Amino acid sequence: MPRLTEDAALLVIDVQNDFCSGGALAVPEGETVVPVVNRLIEAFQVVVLTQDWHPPGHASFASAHDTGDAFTMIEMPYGPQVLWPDHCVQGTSGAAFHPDLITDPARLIVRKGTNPEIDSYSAFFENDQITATGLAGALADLGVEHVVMAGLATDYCVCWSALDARRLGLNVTVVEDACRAIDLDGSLASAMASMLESGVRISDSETVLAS
Ligand code: VGL
Ligand code: ZN
Repeated sequence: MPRLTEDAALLVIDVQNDFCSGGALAVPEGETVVPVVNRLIEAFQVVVLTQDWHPPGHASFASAHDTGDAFTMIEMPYGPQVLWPDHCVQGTSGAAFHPDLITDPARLIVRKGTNPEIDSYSAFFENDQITATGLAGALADLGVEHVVMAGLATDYCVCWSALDARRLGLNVTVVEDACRAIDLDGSLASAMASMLESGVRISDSETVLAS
């Protein structure tokens, strides 16, 4: 068996300032994943980073709607959507990677959520579940069949990416101690249940680094 760190690609989701303490959409303890994620980044041969990368006035922002507060749901043409505070606006410091994240080894950086009308939690497809980001093709070109995921937030962008990766037929491992959740109305519990049901393996950094 090849080592996981040589065989699989590491997909690091949205470790950006706005999802860390003091950020516009701070995930509780978000920044505490950075040292754990860095150990993974230094171990894996193929590393892909994602960046939530919204234009100003993005349709997922509560501020772009006449009604609806941040953290409430609305119905969009492509389905239900949580409204968020303005976050990860293209080119702002909030959209930059956390300053301590080791980004140099990254083979690819995938930016998502760039379509003003459609949110994109997943690194693979926008929330319409149809429009591709290009990551699936890139991983196929690289011969990647297994993705190991870490980052923010467990219950949104990590979970949606993991479910899409399973849908694409990839093996998926989520490194639980390298992720943190927003946990809105039980979203963490339902995300964990959906991931387990779809065949995502939940592991931890120590196990992944030793395997
Ligand atoms: C995310 C909400 C809105 C995430 C991104 O990275 O989990 N969550 N945009
Ligand atoms: Zn976003």
